[in-house]
Amino acid sequence: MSISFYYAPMSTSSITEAVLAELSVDYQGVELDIDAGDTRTEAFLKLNPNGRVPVIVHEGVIIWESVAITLYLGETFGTEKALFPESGPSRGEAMKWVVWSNINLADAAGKLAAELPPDAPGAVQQGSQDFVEIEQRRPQALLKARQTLHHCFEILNGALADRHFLLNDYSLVDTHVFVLVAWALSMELELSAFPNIDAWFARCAQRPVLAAMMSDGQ
Ligand SMILES: N[C@@H](CCC(=O)N[C@@H](CS)C(=O)NCC(=O)O)C(=O)O
Repeated sequence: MSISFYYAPMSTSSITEAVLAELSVDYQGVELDIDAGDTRTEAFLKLNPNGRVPVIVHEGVIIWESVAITLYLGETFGTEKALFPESGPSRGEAMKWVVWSNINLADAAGKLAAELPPDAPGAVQQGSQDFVEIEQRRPQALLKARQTLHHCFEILNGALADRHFLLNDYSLVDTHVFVLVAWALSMELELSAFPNIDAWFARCAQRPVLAAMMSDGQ
């Protein structure tokens, strides 16, 4: 049975879109407009009570959370395509980076996006449930998010010192982390202090799927 994929442009669901494209897996896409409230309709909340994309439905089973989706698609379709490790220590390493990137890097990037002035590049807009009212914003929260993101980049830069990709060869782990790093960079962060990430980012951007995503501005 084919996969249904609920997504919104320029959102966390870009990770899943890139993973599906790398795997060449067929799916039926359902586009939602976050600003128009499509993620908070009764029908969508039945699929994901968190009111968030991405969501996939595979063989009648609903899966949300981008980490769960990447790991599920990786183990289901990725091993035979050499894009995800077989069960074993390498699989553990894959899980480490995918989970870390959401819990640490994406969390910090999300906090930064919510604290930036609404007209700044990458800032959360009023239609999103992550929008923070202007009067509730605190300069310390903005600073803390920037510091945490910087620390995440230090960790990633260190990990890439002796390898071209996170698991040595290109894998869905790079796809997942790349989309999150691209999101962070859309907030006018730059990589001059992180040469290993910079070089890895350029290598990943040569993948046709990621090159297309970058040129579409997703
Ligand atoms: N932890 C979730 C986060 C997903 C998420 O935050 N999605 C946002 C778009 S980037 C969303 O759907 N927001 C809907 C809304 O604000 O109503 C994941 O990784 O899947």
